[in-house]
Amino acid sequence: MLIRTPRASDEKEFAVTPRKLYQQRRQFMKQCAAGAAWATAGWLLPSESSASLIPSNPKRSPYSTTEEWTDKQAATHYNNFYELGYGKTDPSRRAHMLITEPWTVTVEGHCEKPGTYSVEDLIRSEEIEERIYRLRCVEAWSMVIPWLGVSLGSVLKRLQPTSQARYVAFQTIMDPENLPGQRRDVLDWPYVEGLRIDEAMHPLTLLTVGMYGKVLPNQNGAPIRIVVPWKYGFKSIKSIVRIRFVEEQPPTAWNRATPHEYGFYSNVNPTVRHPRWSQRRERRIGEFGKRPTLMFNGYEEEVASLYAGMDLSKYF
Ligand SMILES: Nc1nc2c(c(=O)[nH]1)N[C@H]1C(S)=C(S)[C@@H](COP(=O)(O)O)O[C@H]1N2
Ligand SMILES: [Mo]
Repeated sequence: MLIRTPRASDEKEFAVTPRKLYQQRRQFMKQCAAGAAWATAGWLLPSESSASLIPSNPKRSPYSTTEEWTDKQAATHYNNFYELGYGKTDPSRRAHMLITEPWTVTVEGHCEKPGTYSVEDLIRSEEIEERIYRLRCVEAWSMVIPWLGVSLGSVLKRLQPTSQARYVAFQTIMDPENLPGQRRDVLDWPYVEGLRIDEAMHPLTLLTVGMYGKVLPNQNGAPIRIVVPWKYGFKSIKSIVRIRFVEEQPPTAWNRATPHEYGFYSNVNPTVRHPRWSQRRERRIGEFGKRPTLMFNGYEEEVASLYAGMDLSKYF
């Protein structure tokens, strides 16, 4: 999805200041932690408490695919996370530039329980399960990843959306001081995404805090992201700081950037080609050759009814 190629000189400029800022913040956090631990035994840094959310023996989900997992090294070192850079290896190299502590998620709009929540407020450890999902990037590669999370719908229900909530809008952290990608206008930052309320409530839609048995690495969207397995990867927005219940279809980052290439729905559909390339086949990372892309990424039985009667070449 690269639109412009970053110049090498840009890259160098990015690397200097944020690193320093990060270290200062890091030092500050450590001092706070030391002080607090001294005062209150058992006090945890948010990142540690987030890690403690992860159950050692999570439930297995019936929604899991039985396909072989993608190698963990590949899944954590071949990423799209434009806030951390535009190359596939930038997010892992620059993972430290994403400051995840402290972290809050602001919930607003048409619901009975708006407010500012910590990750631990939103997700209960005992509800976390392992979901092995295929993730299909619009760039025609795919992976199979064991995620750890809870159905987004179960969390949204506790926030009690009203009847006016027809869509749910999500927003990623905005922190251009530390996130080098946000200092270039490749996308209209912050990254935003949206789902129709029935898509958000569908049991397959996962609010995710971990992968491969561990807390999410920063490059994969720590501390909290969604995974929508029947849609192209860019719908699975990372590092969420805001959830808003809205009445109108919300803007989405890639649709805003290139509307003729990326629609609101972005369901995986091998019969609708991207203007610049075919979506019929995909390369599973770690495999040679290509395999056919399946309608709704293979989740047709579960989700096709959400789109009954819709022309999917129009609502792509
Ligand atoms: N905030 C944000 N979320 C994002 C992206 C991004 O650039 N920024 N990239 C998307 C794309 S294009 C893909 S394919 C997936 C990749 O997720 P993964 O790195 O965990 O495999 O994240 C999606 N979520
Ligand atoms: Mo993607």
